[in-house]
Amino acid sequence: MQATKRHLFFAVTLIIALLLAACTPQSQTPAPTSAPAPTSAPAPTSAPAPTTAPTGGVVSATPGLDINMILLPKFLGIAVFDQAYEGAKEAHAELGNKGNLIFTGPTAENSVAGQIETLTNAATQGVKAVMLSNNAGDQIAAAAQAAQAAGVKVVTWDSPIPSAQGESVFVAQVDFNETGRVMADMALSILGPQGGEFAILSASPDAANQNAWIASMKQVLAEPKYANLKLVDTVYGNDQSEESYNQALALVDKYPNLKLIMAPTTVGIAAAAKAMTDEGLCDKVKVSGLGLPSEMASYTLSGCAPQFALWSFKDLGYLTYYLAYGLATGQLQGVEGERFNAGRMGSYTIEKDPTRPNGLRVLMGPFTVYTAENVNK
Ligand code: RAM
Repeated sequence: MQATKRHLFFAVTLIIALLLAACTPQSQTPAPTSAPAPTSAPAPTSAPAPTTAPTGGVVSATPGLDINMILLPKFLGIAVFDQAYEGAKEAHAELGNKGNLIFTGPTAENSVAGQIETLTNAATQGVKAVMLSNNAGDQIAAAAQAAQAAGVKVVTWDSPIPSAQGESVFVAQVDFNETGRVMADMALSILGPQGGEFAILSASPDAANQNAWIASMKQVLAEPKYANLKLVDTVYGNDQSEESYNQALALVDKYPNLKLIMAPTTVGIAAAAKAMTDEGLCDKVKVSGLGLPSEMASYTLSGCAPQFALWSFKDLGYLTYYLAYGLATGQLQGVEGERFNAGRMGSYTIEKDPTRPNGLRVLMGPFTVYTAENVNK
C-alpha cells in the first residue's frame, strides 16, 4: 500500500515536472540584463548563447531539496561579489533549497591559501557544491580534484580554473575572447586613430579571468586596425584599492607619454580613475576597462573614464546557483550538450569552452559598454 502510494506520488510529480518543463521558455538567448544598452561607440559585442541546440530535454531542477552550497569569491569586500551573492540568494529562495547558502571568502592578503582551504574543508563540513571565482590559477586544481572526489561539485564562475582540472563547469560571464576585443575597441575609441601608449593595470597575477582577457587583448592588438595602440606595460594592483591607486601613479611616472590606463578589474579601474582625478591628470591620461557603473559614474561624467564595460554580476550569481544546484543534486551530469533551465534567465547549454582546451562552460553575456549617456540609467 505504502509502495503504491509512493509510486503514485512519483508519477504525479513526474507529470507535473514534465508539464512545467514544457511551459518553460526554451530560448537559447539569455535574457538581457537590466543594464542599459550601449548608446555610443564602441559597439557592444554580442556574447550569444550557443546556437546549436543539442537533442534531449531541458532539465528543470526539482526544487526543495536539501544541500549546503558555498559561494566563494576571490575574497570578501569587492562590491561585484556582493552583487553575485544577491543573485545566488534569489535563486536559493526560488529553488527552495532547505540547505544553507554560505557566502564566505578569504581576506585579500590570504586569497590563494584561503580559497584552497575552503575547498579542502568543504566535504567534511557537509557541503555539496562550491561555487568558486578562482584567484589561485592552477594552484587550486589539486584541492578542487580532492573536493570532487569527496562528493563536492566545483562550479567556477567569473574566473575559471585554467586547466579545468577539478572543475565541473565554468559559468562564463561573457566570451573571454570577446573581452580582449571590447577593451581594444574602447582604447581605440578613446585615443582615436592616432593611438598612443597605454598600460594595463590588472588584478592579481594568478587571476585566471584577467590573465585570459589580457591574452585575448594582446591577440586583438596584433590586427592592423590597432597598430597605433602601443601596450607598454602590465602591472598588478591585486584588486586592492590602495595598491591599484599607487600602481596607477607609478605608471604615469614611468611612462611620460602614457595616454591610457586599461584596467580589466572593477577595483583597479576605480582606483586608477581616482588617482588620475586626484592628481589632475585626466586631460593627459584616460582610464578604461571593466568597471561597476555605481563606482565609475562620476569619472565617466567628468570625462576621465569615458568608456568602460561590464556585465551583470547579479545574473552571474543567479545562473551559477541554478547550475550548481542541478549538478550537486545529481539532476545534471555536467556533460557537453546538457541543457538546463535557470529560472528567469531562461535555458542554457553546457558546451566545450572554446577559450580553454579542456574546460566546459555555460555562456551568459551580454557585455554592456557604458558612456556618459547610459552610466546613470
Ligand atoms: C574585479 C574582480 C572580478 C572581475 C571584475 C571585472 O571585481 O577581479 O573577478 O570579474 O573585476
